[in-house]
Amino acid sequence: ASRERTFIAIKPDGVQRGLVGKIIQRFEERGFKMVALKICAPGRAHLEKHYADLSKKPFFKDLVDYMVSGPIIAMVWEGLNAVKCGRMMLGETNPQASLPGSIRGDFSIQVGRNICHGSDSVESANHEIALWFNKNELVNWESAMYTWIYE
Ligand code: YYY
Ligand code: MG
Repeated sequence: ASRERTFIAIKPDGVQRGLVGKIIQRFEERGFKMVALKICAPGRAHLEKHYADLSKKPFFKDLVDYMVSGPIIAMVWEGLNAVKCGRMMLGETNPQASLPGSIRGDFSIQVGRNICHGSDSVESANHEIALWFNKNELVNWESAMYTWIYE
């Protein structure tokens, strides 16, 4: 169970606003293990695939425009309940509903500039990890802190 993985991305606004280090720090300090990390700009077709479930939504075009407007930091983080805990660390989709202490609640104001993405289920995490990373980009390693984080 402590091997659960989630896909977390820092969107172009988060990168432009210099929040990359702060967001990575939150996942590190919480005790999650980084398994993959890259800066990328994968283009419109890839982002349309990533958000395929939302293709019928009225905000879809604006969403894809936003996601291709600059580089993205793509990451995989591993740990106990990484998917659910990652979502809690991000906050609500709409920053107005996100509590202070969450990433969106501390750093963003509008839903169309909510600075980060996190998988919403283990199934979508597996799907998104496969979409954003090749197998050889995922690094299996043992954290020296493991027994100080897990009982
Ligand atoms: O998973 P999460 O990012 O929290 O929300 P989704 O419902 O999957 O929507 C993806 C993305 O779409 C959201 O982060 C911002 C944007 N969006 C929007 O611009 N306007 C909405 N009413 C809903 C979502
Ligand atoms: Mg989502």
